[in-house]
Amino acid sequence: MRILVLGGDGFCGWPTALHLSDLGHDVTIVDNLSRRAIDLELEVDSLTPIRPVSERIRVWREVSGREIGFVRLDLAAEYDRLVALLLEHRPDAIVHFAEQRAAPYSMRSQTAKRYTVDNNVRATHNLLAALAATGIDAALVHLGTMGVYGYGWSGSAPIPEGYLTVKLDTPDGELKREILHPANPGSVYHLTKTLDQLMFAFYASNDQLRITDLHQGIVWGTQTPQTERDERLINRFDYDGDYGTVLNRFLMQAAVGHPLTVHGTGGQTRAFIHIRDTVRCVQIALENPPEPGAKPAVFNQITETHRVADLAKLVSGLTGIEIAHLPNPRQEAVENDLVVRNDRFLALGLNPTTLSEGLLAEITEIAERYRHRVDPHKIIARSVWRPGMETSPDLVD
Ligand code: NAD
Ligand code: USQ
Repeated sequence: MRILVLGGDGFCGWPTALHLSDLGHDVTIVDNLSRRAIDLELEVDSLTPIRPVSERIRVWREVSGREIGFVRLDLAAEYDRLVALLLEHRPDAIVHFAEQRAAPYSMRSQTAKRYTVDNNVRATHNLLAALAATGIDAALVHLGTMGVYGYGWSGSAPIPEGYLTVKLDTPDGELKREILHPANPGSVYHLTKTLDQLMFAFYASNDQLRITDLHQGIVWGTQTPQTERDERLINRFDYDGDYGTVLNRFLMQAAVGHPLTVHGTGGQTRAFIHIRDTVRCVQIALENPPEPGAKPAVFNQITETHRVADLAKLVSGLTGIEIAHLPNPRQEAVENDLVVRNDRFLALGLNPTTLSEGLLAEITEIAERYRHRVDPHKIIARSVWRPGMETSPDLVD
């Protein structure tokens, strides 16, 4: 297939581009490199030494013999160039990762909130409008988030894959309807993903676009078999208070001897997936697109759920690092239940990587190897959800 990977220079996009290229697909990365610019703005760098995109692509050619294309383009701002790109490449499939993806970053200032909405909503809508305008019948796979469902639902009813069947009482009796699961975003970033869902529903129905929305949990790990083939292909690893996700942050903190930064009691339960499974899930979704006219297919892209406090205990048990309970900078439930259906990927052959298999390797091969690159003053999360909320002082001198 000819595949465009939008956001293909990022944490999930780069290993996905390599995985799809390795399978023999003709891959072109489209990215405006905004994530690298945000690193400069935040004065922080990936824990792993990621190389410039042109070098990444050259090294991939050397080690695999395969070409990956690169187009620097802002999906949110360059609609005409996007249309021209689609007409030139005529992709069979498109994977859409190209959004601002950090909840804390999206809450750090009015500027960041507005940027996140403008960037994400426009990027997705430009893509949908361009596909409809050009008539290109590419299978579109979007990386959404588990966070569209929210984490405030009590009880043990499993979260279905996207849709709920509801029963309505009418004067003529009971009526059944299938609706998108109600959205309950916990940050401006998550809000943009709930807006994406409505745009997908509209364009699938109005323009017969074939769309799959992957409601992904928190990704952990760093490497895939392809990014391991040369150090210059290494994937990014975010550890800072805005972009670092919880488990990778704990692994980095253990490696540098920093107390594990549990927010509040750590009673929040979240869904997780290893980056190796992210790339396989995208492949499976590309191979199983919905029919034209069908509603967007939704897969819950998760393999395990864990409480944050339990993850901290696990990492502390493996490494002996102490746990710090810090004021929670986020507006979120003190604790929550989370039961998630993920039958669809399992039925299509996903064989998940579990925490028990991958954690120690991640600590020794990545976190300890690159610990000299950590800036300890970037570890504490400083973005607060509302003015006046408390955050912790640095735990290092
Ligand atoms: P990332 O920030 O590392 O990568 C996103 C890429 O998109 C970056 O390279 C960035 O430069 C590019 N980009 C952003 N806006 C763009 C625009 N307007 N035009 C062109 N390129 C643009 O993020 P990631 O961790 O790889 O996440 C990718 C997707 O997966 C996101 O949509 C995110 O919401 C979703 N997701 C990520 C996680 C996770 O834990 N990382 C979990 C669930 C879902
Ligand atoms: N947390 C801590 N300590 C930390 C960092 C986080 O206790 O040092 C807690 C947070 O308060 C939160 C939980 O861990 O309760 C998860 O935080 P996170 O930063 O790992 O994940 P989140 O903000 O939800 O965002 C990440 C990705 C996002 C993706 C989302 C999937 O950045 O792109 O959409 O995971 S999900 O959480 O399922 O919505």
